[in-house]
Amino acid sequence: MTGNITENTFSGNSSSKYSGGGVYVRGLFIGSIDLNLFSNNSACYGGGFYLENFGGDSAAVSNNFFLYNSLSGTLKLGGAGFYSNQNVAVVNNTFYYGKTDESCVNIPNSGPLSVFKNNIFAEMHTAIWEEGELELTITSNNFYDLTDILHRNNQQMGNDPFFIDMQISGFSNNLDSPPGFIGEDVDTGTWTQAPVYDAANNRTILTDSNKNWGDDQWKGAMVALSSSLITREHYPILANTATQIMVLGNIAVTTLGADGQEYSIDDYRLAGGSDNIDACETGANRDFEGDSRPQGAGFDIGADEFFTGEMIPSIGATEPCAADITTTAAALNAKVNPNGLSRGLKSNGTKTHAKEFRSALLASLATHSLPPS
Ligand SMILES: [Ca+2]
Ligand SMILES: [Ca+2]
Repeated sequence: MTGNITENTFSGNSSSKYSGGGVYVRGLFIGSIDLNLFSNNSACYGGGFYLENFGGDSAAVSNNFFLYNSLSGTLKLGGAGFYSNQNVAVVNNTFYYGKTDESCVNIPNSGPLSVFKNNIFAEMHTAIWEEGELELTITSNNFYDLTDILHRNNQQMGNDPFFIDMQISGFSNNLDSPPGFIGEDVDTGTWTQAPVYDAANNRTILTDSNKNWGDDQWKGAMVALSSSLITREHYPILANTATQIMVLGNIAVTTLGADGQEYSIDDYRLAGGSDNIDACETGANRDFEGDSRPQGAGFDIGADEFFTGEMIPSIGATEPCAADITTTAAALNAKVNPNGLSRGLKSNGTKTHAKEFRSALLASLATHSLPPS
């Protein structure tokens, strides 16, 4: 199938027996998974999403946040963030926090041409689980506070990128640095009334009358709604007033955000001084909040580009194409638009030279444009 999965919130979904907690794509997927948040989802394989089809070669995964996803089965190789049976180009995503012994991404033998570039993987056991003796292109990523960067062909490879660089072709130029996020718990509190759903605009308003925030102070950050705060479940903050926070979708139908429940505000954007800033020569041409890349002296690692206010002509990124077909963004109710446009990549992967294929995937990211907000 051809389409794009764009600008959705997948939070708190689970499949205890099957695959794809947030999304399960059954057919060959040609398109991009871009600008989404996957938080606190779980499944046996692919907590965030699962691409089922073998032999595909044209999925781009970019500018997404994968936070606090997990596996619901006993197998820990399943990919708490995602599992893909087809080749994927994974560029400029932020993967943060995984449970003990779990892998964040799982790539089986059917995805030998997958690419990982400019991603943050932090605070988890295993970043990438390769089921076979793969030599994926893994470059310019930041792997921080992990037990294993790779679990490859039944071998744990440890957490030293320089050591792995010497052993495996395709693995190069990766960092091991604190991610330098703005932070978790940048504010915390307790809701003072029940959430109110605004059906006309598909927004939920959460209120803490004890606050005196600046208008839109938290725009771009996320609110973690959880009855326990042991597992954080995130929703992007669209806007805020002195005492109210607005999120997309209907949270009022859940038990989240109830009167008296605690919350935190977490911000996984980069703070000034982060080693992820300006660490790459190429990358996606927009970040998750619409900032053009690069800002400053280079492309940043992760889903966020640190905003400097500078508008420098793209280095290594091509012109954005016309507005893409988009999906309707809907929290807890994401849809893939069946009328989405192909990225124009070759789909006969077996005949495509690996280098050409990788170039095509990266070019597709560079030409991706933001949907209208
Ligand atoms: Ca930059
Ligand atoms: Ca930014």
